[in-house]
Amino acid sequence: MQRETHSVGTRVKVTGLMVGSATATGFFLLDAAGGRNGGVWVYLDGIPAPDLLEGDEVEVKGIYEEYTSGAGTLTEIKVSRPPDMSIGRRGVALPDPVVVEASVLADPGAGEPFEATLLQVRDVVVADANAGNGEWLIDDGVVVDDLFYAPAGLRDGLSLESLTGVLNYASGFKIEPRYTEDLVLGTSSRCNGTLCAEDLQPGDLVISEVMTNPAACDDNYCEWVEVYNASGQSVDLIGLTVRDASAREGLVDASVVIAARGYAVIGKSDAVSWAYPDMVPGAWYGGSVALVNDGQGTVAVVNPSTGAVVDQSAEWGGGTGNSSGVAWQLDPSRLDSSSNDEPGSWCDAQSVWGSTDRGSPGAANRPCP
Ligand SMILES: [Ca+2]
Ligand SMILES: [Ca+2]
Ligand SMILES: [Ca+2]
Repeated sequence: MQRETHSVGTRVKVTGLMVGSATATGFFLLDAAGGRNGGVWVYLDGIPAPDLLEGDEVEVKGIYEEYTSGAGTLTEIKVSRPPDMSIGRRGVALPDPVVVEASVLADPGAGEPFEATLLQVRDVVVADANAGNGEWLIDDGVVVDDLFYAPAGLRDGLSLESLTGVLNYASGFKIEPRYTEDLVLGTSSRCNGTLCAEDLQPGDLVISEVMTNPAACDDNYCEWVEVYNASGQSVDLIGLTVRDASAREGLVDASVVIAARGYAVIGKSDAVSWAYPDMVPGAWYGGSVALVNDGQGTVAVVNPSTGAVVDQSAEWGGGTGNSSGVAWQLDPSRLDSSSNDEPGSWCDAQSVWGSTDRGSPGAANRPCP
């Protein structure tokens, strides 16, 4: 492996464990002992990829080279004849990944000992979910690539408790996760309730209050929706779809656990743009959904997996539900997903709250007159 010193161009023999998947041009071999300098890329010089699985013990004979890619190089063993590869034991457990700070990988010199090893970075955030060519970025601009695996549902701001992969070099270091288990979501980005958004049935949530026309700040950064949990179990809203009367949609972007018979508030826009002076919602659903001030409006929460409407509000407009600075609230005696379909179950918020506006975000509503 790379901890041995070889001269470029010499013929070497290396034994290691295959990690990831074999590609048409080669595969990574890992030193069974793990650690730094414990991996190498095997380049298949015009010969077919062998039928390898992760954990296969492979012996290769080939030429040690430094393959130039951009400003740097990838250390490789160039194998030109199929007989120069042989498979030993199969299904051998891989060594534990080397834990490394993302900032180290952002530095070509400091990252070099981790090239071709199996490594893990912890407590990182997706900085750019789509950096082109199947790549995405985490902290410090570290690149993650899709040579083996392209995760679904990536988005900016997603937190990862850990990310494991092989460190490739192709015009810069790139972490190559191998499969879904290589991404462990952080607490704020995973479902922490007994029920998750994709488990919700119609009626499990009840939309109980909406701020369609805030006065304290701009509608784009101040509208909010209060949700009551009628399911009887704890519910996490993360991933829930929010939809307005014009079918514009957003997605609840972070974990918000509501206890049974509890309330939560979700807001328009995001944590950075949020402008309400008196209240911070549990999470945000982006900037697309609009709770209209003029004309008829509704808002619904939708199971993102089944597409089923978990609940929809009554329709506001025509002189009700859009008073400036006054939330529209459900009468507490009408707190279910059917009763809240009736505009007559709703009224202007009865509670004085905040610096200018009226409403009771996150708390039970007072009876309507
Ligand atoms: Ca509005
Ligand atoms: Ca309803
Ligand atoms: Ca309320």
